[in-house]
Amino acid sequence: MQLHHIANADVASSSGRTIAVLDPSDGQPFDEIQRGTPEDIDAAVHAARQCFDSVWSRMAPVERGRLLQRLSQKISEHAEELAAIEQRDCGKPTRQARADALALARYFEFYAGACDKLHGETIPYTDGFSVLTWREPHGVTGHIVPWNYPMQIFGRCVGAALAAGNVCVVKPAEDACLSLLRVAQLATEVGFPAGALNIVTGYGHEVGDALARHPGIQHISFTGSPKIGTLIQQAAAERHCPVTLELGGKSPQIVFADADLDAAVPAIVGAIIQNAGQTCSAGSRVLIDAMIYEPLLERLGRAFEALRVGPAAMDLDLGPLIRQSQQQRVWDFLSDAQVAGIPLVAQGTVVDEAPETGFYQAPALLRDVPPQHRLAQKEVFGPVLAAMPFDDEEQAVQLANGTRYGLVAGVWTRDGARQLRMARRLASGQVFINNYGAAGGVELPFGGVKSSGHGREKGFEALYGFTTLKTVAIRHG
Ligand code: TXE
Repeated sequence: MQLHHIANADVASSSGRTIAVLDPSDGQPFDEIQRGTPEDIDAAVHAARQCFDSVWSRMAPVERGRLLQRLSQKISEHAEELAAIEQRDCGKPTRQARADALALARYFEFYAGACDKLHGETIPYTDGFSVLTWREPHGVTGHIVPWNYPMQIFGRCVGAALAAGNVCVVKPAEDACLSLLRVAQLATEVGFPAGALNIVTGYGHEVGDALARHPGIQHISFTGSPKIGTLIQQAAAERHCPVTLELGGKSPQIVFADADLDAAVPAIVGAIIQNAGQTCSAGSRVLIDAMIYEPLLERLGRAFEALRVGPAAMDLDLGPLIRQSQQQRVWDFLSDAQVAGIPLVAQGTVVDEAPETGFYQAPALLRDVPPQHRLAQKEVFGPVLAAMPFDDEEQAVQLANGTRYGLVAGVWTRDGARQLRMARRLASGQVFINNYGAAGGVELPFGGVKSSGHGREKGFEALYGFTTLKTVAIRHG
């Protein structure tokens, strides 16, 4: 049974209750986590504040950096163990789980090196004054993490928050806590002071809500659905607490007739099947130049038909979805599409070894999806790709920008001028040209516009969000 991690100790919830942990590959329970309470959150915030006041805020940045570096090293040494935990907890195929563990180590490596490089400025001002700015941590930061990439999302927000001098209280998703609880133990082993990193598990409406409302939290970072993001922002607004929100997308891949299709096809498929489509930046729409619509659909269809889905340990192209309700959500989208007469081009295969109790979904490619249909507008969060044609660049931009989201866009063209025109006109936090995702580099700032959220995580930019700027003006005598 798993316990909370508060002040470097394993702690049971005050509720005395637990939540079963299911393996998505067979739908069976194999562990339990604590069903946390607002009192547990309170204890974690208190421990964090004590750590901040007595140890963390007095530690030299270079020392903080060394601690983060030690944690990065430790995570690398335990990468296989963490990957195995994640595989069972989230249903991730082996290679994807391993990549997540290595990305987590890389986040801590990157932010370890940033600790002593975050500085303010001096500002030329009127005679008789010296003006300078300091970048100060918020204090205790709250992190509400979803289940699709627990390690990566923890790495990008907690790594940056700690590097900027904050201490953290983390609420992982109830479906996926195990790897983060293990990482917290590793942090204790490498010498993190008690209270610098705390993890409280439980349901969102119980502990997540309590964290978002807690007066001892000075910044909240949230990755999840727009619906809950709105609640978090409202709760934070009550006490004017800054918030970073990452709320997913309906990201387009835009393919012009002059594109290198040998490069585009695997990238388009990869961007919708990674983590079984449960990815905020999934490329879930493909907008195709009418001149190559049929031949490209044919190639994509062949690629989809070759995809295989099965238990995470089989390490196929796709594992199961996280839980039954996500499976139901994908089914609902597909049956709506069928009712609307949207043609299915191709589907992958769920292998015979997949237990019927697991949460499997074959990847599906649909064509001629009307731009206003919910399949073209809403986040499915499953392996479903919606294809539609466009006649010219103008129409491609209108379609690409025509949803409430704006997280990522991919553009495939050899025309340099068009590359830059498109990059400018796309309402999106990230534009990838002739690639999709830039191999996930931790150095690249990441975040959305419109309902995809606000604030940036990843890269050096994230550090600014986890600090506040103090201006100091000195008048000389
Ligand atoms: O998300 P929730 P769910 C999208 C995706 C998916 C849909 C629903 O489209 O199909 O959201 O997924 C915590 N106060 N994304 O229901 O509920 C919850 O415990 C505070 C996109 O899993 O938003 C978990 O830790 N916290 C996405 C986290 O919020 C609350 C990743 C996310 O859960 C809360 C996940 C509350 N009242 C889902 N209620 C992305 N951007 O990558 C829940 N939570």
